[in-house]
Amino acid sequence: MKPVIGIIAACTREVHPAYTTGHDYVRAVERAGGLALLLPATPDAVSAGMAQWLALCGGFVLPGGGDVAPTYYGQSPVPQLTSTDRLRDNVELTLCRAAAQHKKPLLGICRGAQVLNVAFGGTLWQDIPAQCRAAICHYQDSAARGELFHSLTLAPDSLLARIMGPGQHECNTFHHQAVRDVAPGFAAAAHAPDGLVEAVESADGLALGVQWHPENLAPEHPDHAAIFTWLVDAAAGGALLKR
Ligand SMILES: [Mn+2]
Repeated sequence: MKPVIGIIAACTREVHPAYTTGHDYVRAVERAGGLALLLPATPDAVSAGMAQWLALCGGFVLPGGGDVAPTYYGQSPVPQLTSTDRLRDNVELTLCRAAAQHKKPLLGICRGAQVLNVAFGGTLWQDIPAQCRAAICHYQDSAARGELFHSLTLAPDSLLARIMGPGQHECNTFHHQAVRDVAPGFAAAAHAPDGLVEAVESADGLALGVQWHPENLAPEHPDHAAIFTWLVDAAAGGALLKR
């Protein structure tokens, strides 16, 4: 049996709403040896569903998406805030805390990294261009999703450095928000050249949030594919990174 990795599927806001998640998240989990299971972010998920999700899944992916409602980290919205979805926020914030309680590994990607940080008491920059004057470009309109765009400095003793390997790394970038205050019990595991936090990880090594999109890079870049291998191995109950 393959380890089951639950991936949150959010509801689109179209005439015919659909629960969707990105193709590349699913394929990256499958390529790493996991069985991907889409979990729709419904109101029932918060109440009745969450316990069964935890029983069904060995680990979870929180994918990219819109902005977390700033009320969840004690702020009022800035004018540059874009699409928010309180139901999705609620489902994902609840899942973060439940997964931690049940010692299930969780990978937050882009919005997911922000959700993870907020779930445990951290805060966000609501809009990098408006709030961080010295910031580099964190939205690569000019480059394909699978293309590397800015460099990363990994914290030397971090879980992420053990996952991705020593030395220089680069990533893609599609975010206008970022982690501001790192949540208690978490540490910054990677920074961009402008000093913005690009990854957070929990002290127990079971929750990792990356601000970039490793699922788009995994096919061609083993250091990014390794992030999904970590998740699937941890979901299988294997000792973390016996290397
Ligand atoms: Mn970035």
